[in-house]
Amino acid sequence: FPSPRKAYIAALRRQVEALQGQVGRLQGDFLQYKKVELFPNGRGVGQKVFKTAGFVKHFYEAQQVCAQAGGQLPSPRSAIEKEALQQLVEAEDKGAAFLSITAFWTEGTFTYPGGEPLVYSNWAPGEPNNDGGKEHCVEILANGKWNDIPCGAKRLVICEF
Ligand code: 289
Ligand code: CA
Repeated sequence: FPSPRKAYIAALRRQVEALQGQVGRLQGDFLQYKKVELFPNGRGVGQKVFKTAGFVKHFYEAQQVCAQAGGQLPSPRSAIEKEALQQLVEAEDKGAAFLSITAFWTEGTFTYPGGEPLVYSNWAPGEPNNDGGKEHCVEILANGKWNDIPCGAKRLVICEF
Protein backbone atom coordinates (compact mmCIF):
# COMPACT_ATOMS: atom_id res chain seq x y z
CA PHE A 1 0.00 0.00 0.00
CA PRO A 2 1.23 3.54 -0.72
CA SER A 3 1.68 5.76 2.33
CA PRO A 4 -1.19 8.24 2.96
CA ARG A 5 1.19 11.04 2.00
CA LYS A 6 2.01 9.41 -1.37
CA ALA A 7 -1.67 8.68 -2.06
CA TYR A 8 -2.49 12.30 -1.29
CA ILE A 9 0.22 13.55 -3.69
CA ALA A 10 -1.01 11.15 -6.42
CA ALA A 11 -4.59 12.44 -5.98
CA LEU A 12 -3.36 16.04 -6.17
CA ARG A 13 -1.41 15.21 -9.35
CA ARG A 14 -4.56 13.73 -10.96
CA GLN A 15 -6.51 16.87 -10.01
CA VAL A 16 -3.84 19.17 -11.50
CA GLU A 17 -3.79 17.09 -14.71
CA ALA A 18 -7.59 17.27 -14.96
CA LEU A 19 -7.46 21.05 -14.43
CA GLN A 20 -4.73 21.40 -17.06
CA GLY A 21 -6.97 19.56 -19.53
CA GLN A 22 -9.94 21.77 -18.68
CA VAL A 23 -7.91 24.99 -19.06
CA GLY A 24 -6.54 23.76 -22.42
CA ARG A 25 -10.05 23.00 -23.68
CA LEU A 26 -11.31 26.42 -22.43
CA GLN A 27 -8.42 28.18 -24.21
CA GLY A 28 -9.30 26.38 -27.46
CA ASP A 29 -13.00 27.17 -27.09
CA PHE A 30 -12.18 30.81 -26.28
CA LEU A 31 -9.94 31.23 -29.36
CA GLN A 32 -12.69 29.77 -31.55
CA TYR A 33 -15.31 32.05 -29.95
CA LYS A 34 -13.03 35.08 -30.44
CA LYS A 35 -12.64 34.32 -34.15
CA VAL A 36 -16.40 33.92 -34.57
CA GLU A 37 -17.09 37.11 -32.60
CA LEU A 38 -14.57 39.22 -34.57
CA PHE A 39 -15.87 38.05 -37.96
CA PRO A 40 -16.50 40.14 -40.03
CA ASN A 41 -16.72 43.52 -38.28
CA GLY A 42 -14.30 43.31 -35.37
CA ARG A 43 -10.53 43.40 -34.98
CA GLY A 44 -8.42 42.31 -32.01
CA VAL A 45 -5.14 44.14 -31.30
CA GLY A 46 -3.33 42.89 -28.20
CA GLN A 47 -5.81 43.18 -25.34
CA LYS A 48 -8.05 45.59 -27.30
CA VAL A 49 -11.02 44.76 -29.49
CA PHE A 50 -12.47 47.24 -32.00
CA LYS A 51 -15.91 46.50 -33.39
CA THR A 52 -18.11 48.58 -35.65
CA ALA A 53 -21.82 49.04 -34.96
CA GLY A 54 -22.33 49.36 -38.73
CA PHE A 55 -24.27 52.66 -38.54
CA VAL A 56 -23.46 56.38 -38.42
CA LYS A 57 -24.27 58.76 -35.52
CA HIS A 58 -23.41 62.23 -34.24
CA PHE A 59 -20.45 62.21 -31.83
CA TYR A 60 -22.50 62.36 -28.61
CA GLU A 61 -24.79 59.54 -29.70
CA ALA A 62 -21.79 57.51 -30.86
CA GLN A 63 -20.22 58.00 -27.40
CA GLN A 64 -23.46 56.78 -25.78
CA VAL A 65 -23.74 53.74 -28.05
CA CYS A 66 -20.25 52.61 -27.04
CA ALA A 67 -20.73 53.42 -23.33
CA GLN A 68 -24.01 51.47 -23.22
CA ALA A 69 -22.21 48.47 -24.71
CA GLY A 70 -19.58 48.71 -21.95
CA GLY A 71 -16.93 50.21 -24.24
CA GLN A 72 -15.84 53.59 -25.50
CA LEU A 73 -15.00 55.31 -28.77
CA PRO A 74 -11.63 54.24 -30.19
CA SER A 75 -8.38 55.71 -28.85
CA PRO A 76 -5.70 54.37 -31.24
CA ARG A 77 -2.38 54.50 -29.39
CA SER A 78 -0.15 52.97 -32.07
CA ALA A 79 0.15 52.39 -35.83
CA ILE A 80 -1.07 48.78 -35.34
CA GLU A 81 -4.25 50.00 -33.62
CA LYS A 82 -4.73 52.66 -36.31
CA GLU A 83 -4.41 49.93 -39.01
CA ALA A 84 -7.08 47.77 -37.34
CA LEU A 85 -9.46 50.77 -37.33
CA GLN A 86 -8.54 51.60 -40.93
CA GLN A 87 -9.42 48.02 -41.98
CA LEU A 88 -12.83 48.31 -40.32
CA VAL A 89 -13.56 51.68 -41.99
CA GLU A 90 -12.50 50.27 -45.37
CA ALA A 91 -14.48 47.03 -44.98
CA GLU A 92 -17.67 48.67 -43.70
CA ASP A 93 -17.72 51.12 -46.65
CA LYS A 94 -19.85 53.70 -44.80
CA GLY A 95 -17.26 56.47 -44.75
CA ALA A 96 -15.02 57.69 -41.95
CA ALA A 97 -15.46 56.77 -38.26
CA PHE A 98 -15.27 58.84 -35.06
CA LEU A 99 -12.34 58.54 -32.67
CA SER A 100 -12.67 59.29 -28.92
CA ILE A 101 -10.28 62.22 -29.32
CA THR A 102 -11.64 65.76 -28.86
CA ALA A 103 -10.56 69.35 -28.30
CA PHE A 104 -13.58 70.58 -26.28
CA TRP A 105 -11.91 72.12 -23.27
CA THR A 106 -8.52 72.69 -24.80
CA GLU A 107 -9.19 74.55 -28.07
CA GLY A 108 -6.60 73.39 -30.60
CA THR A 109 -5.17 70.65 -28.37
CA PHE A 110 -6.64 67.21 -28.95
CA THR A 111 -6.72 64.75 -26.04
CA TYR A 112 -8.18 61.39 -25.08
CA PRO A 113 -11.35 61.49 -22.94
CA GLY A 114 -10.42 62.85 -19.54
CA GLY A 115 -7.79 65.18 -20.99
CA GLU A 116 -4.85 62.79 -21.33
CA PRO A 117 -2.43 64.03 -24.05
CA LEU A 118 -2.10 61.96 -27.26
CA VAL A 119 0.70 59.37 -27.40
CA TYR A 120 0.16 58.75 -31.12
CA SER A 121 -1.45 60.65 -34.01
CA ASN A 122 -1.89 60.24 -37.75
CA TRP A 123 -3.24 63.59 -38.97
CA ALA A 124 -3.83 64.10 -42.69
CA PRO A 125 -1.58 66.81 -44.18
CA GLY A 126 -2.77 70.25 -43.03
CA GLU A 127 -4.93 68.78 -40.21
CA PRO A 128 -6.14 69.53 -37.61
CA ASN A 129 -7.22 72.86 -39.15
CA ASN A 130 -10.32 73.66 -37.02
CA ASP A 131 -12.12 74.61 -40.24
CA GLY A 132 -14.66 77.37 -39.51
CA GLY A 133 -13.56 77.31 -35.86
CA LYS A 134 -16.00 74.43 -35.17
CA GLU A 135 -13.98 71.20 -35.51
CA HIS A 136 -13.58 69.68 -32.05
CA CYS A 137 -14.04 66.01 -32.95
CA VAL A 138 -11.88 63.65 -35.05
CA GLU A 139 -12.61 61.21 -37.85
CA ILE A 140 -10.42 58.39 -39.16
CA LEU A 141 -10.69 58.10 -42.94
CA ALA A 142 -10.54 54.93 -45.07
CA ASN A 143 -6.85 55.75 -45.74
CA GLY A 144 -6.20 55.75 -41.96
CA LYS A 145 -5.54 59.50 -41.82
CA TRP A 146 -7.20 61.71 -39.19
CA ASN A 147 -9.14 64.94 -39.74
CA ASP A 148 -10.83 67.22 -37.24
CA ILE A 149 -14.56 67.71 -37.97
CA PRO A 150 -17.62 69.21 -36.28
CA CYS A 151 -18.98 66.91 -33.53
CA GLY A 152 -22.43 67.33 -35.07
CA ALA A 153 -21.32 65.45 -38.19
CA LYS A 154 -22.49 61.85 -38.56
CA ARG A 155 -19.77 59.24 -38.76
CA LEU A 156 -19.47 55.45 -38.55
CA VAL A 157 -19.58 54.14 -34.96
CA ILE A 158 -16.69 51.90 -33.96
CA CYS A 159 -16.29 51.00 -30.28
CA GLU A 160 -13.20 49.95 -28.36
CA PHE A 161 -13.49 47.23 -25.70
O1 289 B 1 -15.88 67.39 -43.44
C1 289 B 1 -15.51 68.51 -42.74
C2 289 B 1 -14.95 69.59 -43.65
O2 289 B 1 -15.11 70.83 -43.07
C3 289 B 1 -13.50 69.33 -44.06
O3 289 B 1 -13.31 69.98 -45.28
C4 289 B 1 -12.06 69.78 -45.90
O4 289 B 1 -11.92 68.44 -46.20
C5 289 B 1 -10.95 70.23 -44.98
O5 289 B 1 -11.02 71.61 -44.81
C6 289 B 1 -11.09 69.57 -43.64
O6 289 B 1 -10.12 70.04 -42.74
C7 289 B 1 -12.44 69.81 -43.05
O7 289 B 1 -12.54 69.19 -41.83
CA1 CA C 1 -10.39 69.56 -40.41
